Amino acid sequence: MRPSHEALIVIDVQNDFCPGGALAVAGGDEIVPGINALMGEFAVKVLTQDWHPADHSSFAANHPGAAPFSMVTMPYGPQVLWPVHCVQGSAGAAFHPGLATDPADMVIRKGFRSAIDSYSAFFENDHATPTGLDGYLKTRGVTEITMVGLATDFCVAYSAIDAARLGFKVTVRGDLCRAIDLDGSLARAGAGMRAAGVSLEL
Ligand code: VGL
Ligand code: ZN
Repeated sequence: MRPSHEALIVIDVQNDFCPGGALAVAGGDEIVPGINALMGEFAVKVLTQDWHPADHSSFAANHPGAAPFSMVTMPYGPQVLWPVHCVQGSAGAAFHPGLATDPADMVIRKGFRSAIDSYSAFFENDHATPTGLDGYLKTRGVTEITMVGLATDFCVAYSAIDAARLGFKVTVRGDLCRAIDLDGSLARAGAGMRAAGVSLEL
């Protein structure tokens, strides 16, 4: 068992990001057994859940004429328009059925405001609105984070970079992540994580 200042954060292992889901990540389901095994090592275990209202502004369907995976400019910056995914209460938003959710101490939901997306588990995409996770971890005495989940190049990378900026020592287990890889996003995410001081273990 690792010491209590180390936390495992499992990002968005939900049906819509697994094969057959609305925003399927290739091999997204392959990481589930390894994540379950890793949870047994950590005293502090947090799961995140992408959790959007049906009228969410990140959905291409809510922008007449816009194609999924195209870009728009939101008041807070550039935003990819995604297929409808992880709608609150839908089967797609549920955790992968194989994920061991019972051992988790905390489930944090994000992306629940229609006007703003939230890739990161710490801040929404304006990089300013907090989710509360920083306070949760710090009040529990956590200083080191291991991060796994979906997708490497969006929610995992944004979360890892924010965690490093907030002063946590961060390791991303690349073998327990899978990527969307949209227009070079995986290479950019890897460079961004390294520049932020995140250790990338493959
Ligand atoms: C994610 C795109 C949209 C993710 C969430 O979990 O990486 N990506 N919403
Ligand atoms: Zn989303």
